[in-house]
Amino acid sequence: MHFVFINPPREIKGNNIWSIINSVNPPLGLALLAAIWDKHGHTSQIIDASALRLSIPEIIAGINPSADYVGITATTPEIGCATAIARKVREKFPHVEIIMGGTHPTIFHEELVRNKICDLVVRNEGEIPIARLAVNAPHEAIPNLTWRDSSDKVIINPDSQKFVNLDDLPFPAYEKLPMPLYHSALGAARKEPSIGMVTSRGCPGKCTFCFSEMFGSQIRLMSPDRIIQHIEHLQNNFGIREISFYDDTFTAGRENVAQLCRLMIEKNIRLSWSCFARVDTVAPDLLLLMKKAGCHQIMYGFETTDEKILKHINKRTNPNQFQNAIAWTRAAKINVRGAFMLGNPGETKASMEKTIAFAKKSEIQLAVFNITTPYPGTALFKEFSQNDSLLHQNWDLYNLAQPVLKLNTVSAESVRQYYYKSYRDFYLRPSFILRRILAIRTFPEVLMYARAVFNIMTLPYRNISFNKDCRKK
Ligand code: B12
Repeated sequence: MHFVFINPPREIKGNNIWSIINSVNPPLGLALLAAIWDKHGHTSQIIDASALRLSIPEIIAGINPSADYVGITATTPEIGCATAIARKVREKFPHVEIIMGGTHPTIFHEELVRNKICDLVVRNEGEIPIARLAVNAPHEAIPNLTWRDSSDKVIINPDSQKFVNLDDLPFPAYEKLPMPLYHSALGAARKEPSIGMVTSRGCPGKCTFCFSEMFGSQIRLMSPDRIIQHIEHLQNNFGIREISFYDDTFTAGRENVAQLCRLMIEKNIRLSWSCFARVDTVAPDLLLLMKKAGCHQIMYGFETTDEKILKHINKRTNPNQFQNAIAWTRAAKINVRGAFMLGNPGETKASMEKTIAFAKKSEIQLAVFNITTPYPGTALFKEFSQNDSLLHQNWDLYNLAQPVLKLNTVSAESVRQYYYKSYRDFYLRPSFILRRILAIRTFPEVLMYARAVFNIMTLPYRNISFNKDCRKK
């Protein structure tokens, strides 16, 4: 049986900093599922329409006509495009079973199947259901599956009783992906080629804005030995020199990370890397070890310096911990990328000013400011949809750059203005510009930096189109 996996084109609409940050990441979920499918003696292909910047006709033209299944992944802002692709697949290949998975279909599984956008939705983790499908198990015997029976009744199968052990998974089918097109976010990688990798599922944090339930409430870690094998696979077969670890909280298992670093040093794994962390999961000795093992940048989710807001979003951290984490990280000679949110419940102009001031005065080398976006499945979405306080449910615009929450403490327009201001204030201050100019070593760096400055200056005034609008083609 032939399975075609599709990663929809990533459209970035509006005046959105993500079109400047511009990382291109492999669809790791799809690549894992393709590897599992093939292990059962079948064939598969992955169309990464995001990396390849394909339009819908180009995607359809790329589908092997003998396909039995077409699987489409989608986050919330991708669902419009994913739905448009599904419609065209249905038109062109009526015999094919269309399956959706990923965060958005996990929440809206019933609606997607009932409205016949797709035939099946695999909720949450996909490996066990795909392995069951590969051995031709009847639909009723596949966990996490939502489907229609012969009388068009929507059936919601129970959740799987177990989660996968990350060490038991094959490597994602990188050989089916356009590997040279992947690279880390602007400013995240010191070496190229770079790529993103995920070594855990789940997060110790329970922030109200994050859909952390996707992979269950317990955090699962890949073992240090398996991570090393994975790194070596990427280095030896694809020449990878830098990895951005995209785990929600890479440092969640402190001892695991320490052991990984010790192994990297012992085995002389020459890798440059960065990761995401929570400020309450790092310590000076761990950071020194991480530096020794090649880590050069950590992104901390500070979000805000307002303690009331931190409490409301259940971040369970405080500005004291921010200061400690920054000081320890800098002492270990690791750069800090700060992630901040604007427009949380309780936000005021004064609190946004404070957040921006904190970013400027702290020893943070890069900062990302996002507008709080209540993704379906999160506590924040529940709270605001119940109170009828969502400005809209246009999923295309759930992209961290458009206000969605109706707040009684600040207007949506002010939040938008502070979003632009945050980038201007942080990146266009003379001290930052001077430091960057002094750090420039090559001509391409000059061009890259000049482009970034130009884009930040013009961010409020123009729509920067990152990809083709797939529904218009
Ligand atoms: C790395 C990452 C990115 C990368 C690249 C994403 C990519 N190419 O896959 C970057 C930085 C570009 C990114 C961007 C965004 N991201 Co992101 N990202 C992640 C992160 C940290 C890891 C994703 C990952 O690789 N997971 C590991 C793989 C194995 O899991 P997976 O992809 O979910 O796939 C599994 C299942 O979902 C399922 N499955 C998925 N698809 C399919 C399809 C089929 C057919 C089947 C059967 C099963 C199936 O099976 C897979 C194996 O178990 C997740 C958080 C997380 N921990 O997962 C957030 C996350 C997915 N991102 C999120 C968001 C919001 C975004 C953005 C919208 C933010 C923005 N800037 O606007 C963008 C948009 C992404 C896009 N492509 O348009 C949210 C999604 C919430 C939502 N409701 O949509 C998440 C969950 C973060 C969070 N906790 O809130 N992201």
